[in-house]
Amino acid sequence: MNLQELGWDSFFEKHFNPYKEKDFLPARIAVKQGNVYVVYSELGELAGKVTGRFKHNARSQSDFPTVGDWVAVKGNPRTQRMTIHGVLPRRTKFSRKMVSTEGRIVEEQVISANIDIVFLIVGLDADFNIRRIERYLTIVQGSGARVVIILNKTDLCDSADECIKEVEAVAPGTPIHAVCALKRDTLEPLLTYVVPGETVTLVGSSGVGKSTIINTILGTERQKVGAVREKDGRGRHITAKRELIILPAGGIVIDNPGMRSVPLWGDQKGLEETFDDIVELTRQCKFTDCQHRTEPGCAIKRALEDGTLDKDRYNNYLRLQRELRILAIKRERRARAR
Ligand SMILES: Nc1nc2c(ncn2[C@@H]2O[C@H](COP(=O)(O)OP(=O)(O)OP(=O)(O)O)[C@@H](O)[C@H]2O)c(=O)[nH]1
Ligand SMILES: [Zn+2]
Repeated sequence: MNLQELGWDSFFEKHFNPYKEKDFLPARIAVKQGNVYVVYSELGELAGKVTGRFKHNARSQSDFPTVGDWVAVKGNPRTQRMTIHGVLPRRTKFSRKMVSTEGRIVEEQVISANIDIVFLIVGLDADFNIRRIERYLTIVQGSGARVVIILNKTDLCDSADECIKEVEAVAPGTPIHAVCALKRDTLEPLLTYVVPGETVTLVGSSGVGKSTIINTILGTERQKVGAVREKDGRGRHITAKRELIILPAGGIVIDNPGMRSVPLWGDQKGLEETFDDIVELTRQCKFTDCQHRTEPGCAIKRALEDGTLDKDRYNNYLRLQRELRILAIKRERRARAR
């Protein structure tokens, strides 16, 4: 396994420098199951845990390695064991929020790291919903990864062209592909994104066809590709599916359960990018602190009235903004409680 194939580049190289002098090895997390990790490295596949010192120094869950992370390890090629000593900075990350039983404290749990491209999968069947696409875009665009929208199940839709236009309207500049996962040739355009060194993941609601697309791209059943058997700390066998998959033709796919149901975490950035038309309008309001309710010279109100801004889109924006604000308050509270 060479590092470039695994997605290694100058960004990680630079951050690995402090480890270089001490005989550490760069490796990428392929599986995390409990506290046992499987990594890919120049020594092949290695399994192990973080060191006691790492654990001691970790301040929160998000400090621990996650699938897609680059880590500094000490490895033994003979036993195929390793220990993890550090996590390199993440270029991009997907997180989920964790709410306490009282519904208050939240903690960030990083689901996957260093993803370059997100395939946002949408079903063209009954699942098709523009507001849900906006929600996903808000999450995904906050992650730092590039987004490609994939409209699946063209065979179940008579008006694919209209759907594409609707999506184009809420995601200008974002590549959009209409496919049928059951027909391999329609997926060809997607392969141009899955190239050596690039890390791709698939997100989208349940049943939109993520597994079907992965299986078709892999050319084999995902379930059969995955399994690794490792011993955990007590010598028990664990069977885990590889969540970071290197495709035969190069290219890396991350497919883990967490990514399959990303709830809203994100930040203001994703929201502003997704709704940049609304952000632009608010700049045109007469008052800089305009609440867009009854103020004179409100560009939002004007756009809603003359129909240039869709009412449902605006309401969706407000809803997502509210959710993110509540989240920010909870986050702050937690930070203060530390
Ligand atoms: N007609 C049609 N059915 C499809 C297409 N793609 C997927 N399906 C079917 O849709 C169902 C759900 O597909 P999956 O690939 O399991 O969906 P998923 O997104 O992985 O779902 P989760 O695992 O729940 O997240 C399966 O029965 C697929 O055969 C398509 O392009 N056309
Ligand atoms: Zn206004």
